[in-house]
Amino acid sequence: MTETTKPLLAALKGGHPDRTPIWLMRQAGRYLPEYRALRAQANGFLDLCYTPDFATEVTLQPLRRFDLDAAILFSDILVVPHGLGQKVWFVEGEGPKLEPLTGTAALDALDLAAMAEKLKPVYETAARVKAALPAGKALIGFAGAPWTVATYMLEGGSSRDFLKAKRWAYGDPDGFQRLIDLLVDATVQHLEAQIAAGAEAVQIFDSWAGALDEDAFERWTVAPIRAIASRIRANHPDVPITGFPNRAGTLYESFALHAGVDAVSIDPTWTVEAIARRLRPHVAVQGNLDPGRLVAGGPDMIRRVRAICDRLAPMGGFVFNLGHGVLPSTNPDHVAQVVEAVRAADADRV
Ligand code: 1CP
Repeated sequence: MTETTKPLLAALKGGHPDRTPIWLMRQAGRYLPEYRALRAQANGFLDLCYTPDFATEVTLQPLRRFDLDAAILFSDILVVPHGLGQKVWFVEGEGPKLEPLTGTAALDALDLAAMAEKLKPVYETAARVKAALPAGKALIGFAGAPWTVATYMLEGGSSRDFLKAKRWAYGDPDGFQRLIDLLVDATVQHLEAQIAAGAEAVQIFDSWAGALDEDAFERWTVAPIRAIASRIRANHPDVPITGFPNRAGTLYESFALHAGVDAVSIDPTWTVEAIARRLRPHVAVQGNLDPGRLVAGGPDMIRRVRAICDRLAPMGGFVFNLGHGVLPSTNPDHVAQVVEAVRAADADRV
């Protein structure tokens, strides 16, 4: 099978592959017992990300169990601030922690040149995964979007209201722009290194895009992602670029029109009809099963999968996915059932 016929890549470029591609955000992780076993061997989460033996294995684990169309490099969006020199650590069960960035002196200490060297094991993992991938499966590289990564850098971890980030972004936009510009450069460098190592598509996760108002969304979500996408496209025109402006509501339309991406990953709040009419005319679409459906399972989960596939797959330019990441309490059997339901929807259409 040639590169161009991989179903994921064809669909992300708007084509009609011979089967509906499916992968799941956070498809590697704590819901898999084999992940938990390797996680226990590693010296913390970052060690897992930076040890190619571990990270390669964890990336491939979901593809051994399920007939998925892509592997997503096992890493995290916070390797970028870590690579830039910020202190980052993960507390089990609590998520990421960072020594919060305060003031412009801290900004000046971040070192883009050092990042390439520090993140070498991540690129080594991408190369190993690519070499081990079965025919027809694609390797996805990824990064966090500048706004989302900036929130972690400023808040020091997860946040409810993002007020440290918003005070700066809304109160001193030109100062905040310096951080965003640095993150645009870092993100381009990080994604291009993944592509050089073998990533065939890239996804930019703007998990907290939905916290911004329309003016801020244009400046801090759309514009930086457009800058990243145009720089990557100039060097790698064949690599599809997916953006995920999570929970951005009506602002999704502006994103689809103006962010310069090939595809948009869609959160669960969108109806299939609105996706078909308002987004699919502009970009390829990916989504959007509620990860809670995957936890609960049962006939209603299968009905939702069918509703999504039956409306969107015939349009082409469609990738089945969740609307957000797989949750740790998910039963792996439900993942197998969802894959089967996507295949059954294809079979019923021909
Ligand atoms: O084992 C553990 O305890 C760590 C759990 C874990 C895992 C498995 C974290 C900590 N990150 C990851 C891997 C990861 N993160 C991947 C791997 C590939 C895959 O999909 O299988 C990806 C793509 C990410 C991306 C990521 N990390 C995002 C964007 C997507 C999203 O979920 O919105 C975000 C926001 C993060 C930050 C992060 N890292 C880890 C956690 C628990 C979080 C979220 C914390 C929060 O909600 O603020």
